[in-house]
Amino acid sequence: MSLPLLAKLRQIVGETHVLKEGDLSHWELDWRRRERGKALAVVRPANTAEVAAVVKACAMAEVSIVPQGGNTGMVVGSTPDASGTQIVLSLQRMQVLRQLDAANMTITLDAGCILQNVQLACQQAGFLFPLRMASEGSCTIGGNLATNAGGTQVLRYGNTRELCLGLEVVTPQGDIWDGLTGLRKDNTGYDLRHLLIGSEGTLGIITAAVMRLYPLPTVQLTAMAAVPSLKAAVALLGLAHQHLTAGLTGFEVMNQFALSLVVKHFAQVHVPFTASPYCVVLENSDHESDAHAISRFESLMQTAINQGLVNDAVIAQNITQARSLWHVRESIPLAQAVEGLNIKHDISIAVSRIPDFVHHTQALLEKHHPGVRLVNYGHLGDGNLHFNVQAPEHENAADFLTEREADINTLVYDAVAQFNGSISAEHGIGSLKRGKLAHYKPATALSMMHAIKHALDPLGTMNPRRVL
Ligand code: FAD
Ligand code: 2HG
Ligand code: ZN
Repeated sequence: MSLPLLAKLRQIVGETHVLKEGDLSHWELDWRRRERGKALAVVRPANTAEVAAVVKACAMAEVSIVPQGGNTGMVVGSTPDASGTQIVLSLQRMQVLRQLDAANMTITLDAGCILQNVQLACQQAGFLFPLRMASEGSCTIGGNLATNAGGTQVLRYGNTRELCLGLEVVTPQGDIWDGLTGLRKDNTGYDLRHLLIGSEGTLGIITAAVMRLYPLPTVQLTAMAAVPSLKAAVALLGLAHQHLTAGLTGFEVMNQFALSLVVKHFAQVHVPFTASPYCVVLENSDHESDAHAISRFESLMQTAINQGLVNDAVIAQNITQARSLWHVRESIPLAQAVEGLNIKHDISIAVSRIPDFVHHTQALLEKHHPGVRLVNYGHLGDGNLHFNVQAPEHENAADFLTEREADINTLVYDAVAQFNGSISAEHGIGSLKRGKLAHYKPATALSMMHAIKHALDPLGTMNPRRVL
């Protein structure tokens, strides 16, 4: 059965873009090295028409497809399973910036465009594309949309969903839906765009999108502050909202252990505070004069120091210093990966409840799993923590995962549920959290999700056993 299909796929995308032999780990191994799959083939179409033809051929043969962008996802959603029967459909050749509409303040682009390239192209045209995250050199707009990615500017600009004004999608049957309208208002029935965003490749393949642009800020101020506690960090966030209002674009928190991993593994990265229990990085972007913005920012920091919310702080004096403060924060996921396999919890809790949640859950972890090392950091401004657990020092990380991951996940997610939070804030479900979704999502919501999946993908060939 598979030979005629592969021959057909070669006809559609060209011989060299159906990869079958050699080392395919780039496409078969997930970023966190949690699972290595085996693809029937990796297929790399060049445009939407080719994607549609590939999907049609696979649907005829009832062969499953795993859509893939930059393969930087955190929940094992973009790599094939081990059966050797799934096609990885990589969007990496689809990188055309189709049209920048200055008057509409939108950009229409192929789903395979790398996020960083999009940011740069928009900047050169005098606009801000505000999606920002440490994986931006590899992740794609299609992947960002399929996971509804967050990142470090959600506080001001929202998740990827909020940035999207239209999609082009290839359905599981291989039909093309052109929804690239770029409209800000369109109440014509069910909003299919929002159904596809965050669907993690289970409802269709996003081939292009229209994304919102913003004016480039004229001032950008960044600071790192050492705070005595998480409670102080939350109070500082409130103060920052009051002082900076809509100018507050980023507010990230990181615990001492997270920063110690950056120091340990990346000697070239300068970490200003290494002994503080928590640090925050905050950013103010604005369109006012430098002098006005600087005085407001400094007054915020001074008030915070006076109130005992900040012990010490550095304010970047130029863009290079600002980049280097952000670099400290953005180095944490890589430092954690170098330290070894770990358990990630990408959770959402109401900002006001975060200190109590951490106090409660950290105590439980210490009681039931003494010695585990908590890498607690994330997007505090959005109430999104990366409440990650690293094996005790000198314990084999793979054994640690085998023996304790299930228990630790239950402990953390039960606490998240108790605090009325979410088990996935921005990374999605993939295969790693599929069982947890089934457990924690309300039954009625789950049954609506199953009905949607069945209606749009009755053969179940679109990224099977992901999400649901
Ligand atoms: P992939 O990993 O290739 O795919 C992710 C999912 O989307 C899979 O289910 C896949 O099947 C599906 N998919 C991909 N492309 C398409 C498409 N065109 N159509 C339909 N489905 C598709 N995430 C955040 O939210 N915030 C962060 O701050 C953040 N920081 C990160 C930092 C690092 C160092 C790393 C490694 C990852 C980080 N991530 C973050 C996670 C990841 O980068 C994002 O989820 C990103 O959006 C994934 O994009 P991708 O192109 O790599 O998608
Ligand atoms: C980040 O915010 C990413 O750096 C990665 O979402 C989170 O490594 C993680 O757990
Ligand atoms: Zn994150």
